[in-house]
This record gives sequence, C-alpha cells and structure tokens, in this order.
Amino acid sequence: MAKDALIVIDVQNDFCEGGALAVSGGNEIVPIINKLILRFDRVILTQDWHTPAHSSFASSHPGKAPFETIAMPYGEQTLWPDHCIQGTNGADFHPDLEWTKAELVIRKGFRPHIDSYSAFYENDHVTPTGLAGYLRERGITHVTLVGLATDYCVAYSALDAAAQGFSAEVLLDSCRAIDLGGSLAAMTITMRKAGVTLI
Ligand code: VGL
Ligand code: ZN
Repeated sequence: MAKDALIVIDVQNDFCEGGALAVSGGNEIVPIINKLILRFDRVILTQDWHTPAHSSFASSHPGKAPFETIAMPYGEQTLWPDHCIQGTNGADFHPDLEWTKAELVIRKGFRPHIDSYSAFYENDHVTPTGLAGYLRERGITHVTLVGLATDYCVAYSALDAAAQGFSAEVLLDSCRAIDLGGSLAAMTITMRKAGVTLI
C-alpha cells in the first residue's frame, strides 16, 4: 500500500490576509488544512525563509517593481515584495494553523542569491533541499500537496515530486493562487501533463 505524506506549503502570515504578499483567500484554507492534518499520519510543512535583501525581492534591484521579472544566472525570476524574512512575524505560520503534529519543516529560499519555489529543489532546479531523500528513506511513495500558492510553490513542488518518482496529488480547494499573467491556467496544464493528480 502506498505510504502517504501531507505536504503543507508556505501557510505563513505574509501569504495570508494583511501579509506582504497576500494571496487572495489564503486565510480560508487554514481550517480546511487543519482537518487534513488530523487525518494524515505523516505531515510535512514548508516555510519560505528569505534573508533580508534577498535577490528575489524587487527592492534589491534598483528601478525594478514587484511582479516584474529579471534575468538571473539560473533563468528568469519574478520579483516579489519583501516577504517571509527569517525570524519575522511575516515568516511565521498562520496563527490558526495546527502545525504541532508536523514531523519536518523544510525551509527554503534562505540562500541570498537564489529563490526556491519548490520544496524539493531551488529555482536552479539542481540544488536539492533534501526532501526527496527524506521521503525515500521513510518509504513514502505518495504525497498530497496543499497550501500557498497553487501556481508557484505548490505547483513547482508537485512537479518536482512527480519528476522524482513520487505519485503527487494537489487538493485544489486547499490551495489559493497568486495568478500572475495567467500563471494559474498555465501551471494547471503543466501539472496535468506531468502526471500530477488535481482534485
Ligand atoms: C511563493 C512567491 C515567492 C509561494 C513564495 O509560496 O508560492 N511565491 N515566494
Ligand atoms: Zn518567497
């Protein structure tokens, strides 16, 4: 029988109402995710965890505004408002998220010169976080993904999970999207093509 883990992506204050990079409806998913956490035997969380003046922040690039893009050595990077800075309230999990049961917290985006959307690899697609090895060593073969944002960190995590040979499922009603320039529709198609199950 497949061994399943719930991966809760970036349910942090800065992605919820009133946060620096608030995702519309982000708060609504907290009670839904809390019910899922109760149902799963294995729960893993991710936490976007940037250095101050991180290279993914528009404020680090003179003349650039949030949501513009820039060429980085590893490819095109969208620039964001300052968010989820290590040790700040914005980087904390939403206060109502029932996270105590989680067995692992994967922090990502902590290298100043590279962003990380995926829970598995940084945006260069080669620097691993260690999550694939952790799952394999624990015999976990199936991952269920929920959280923020559908079209960025959830989608890239699901794609990498599938590429790493895990069966991956995204529960769309437990996610909310940023939807920048059609990114939600595009990532939905990309996930389907990669064999990610969207529910
Ligand atoms: C995310 C943009 C920047 C996310 C994180 O969690 O989807 N998006 N950092
Ligand atoms: Zn980020």
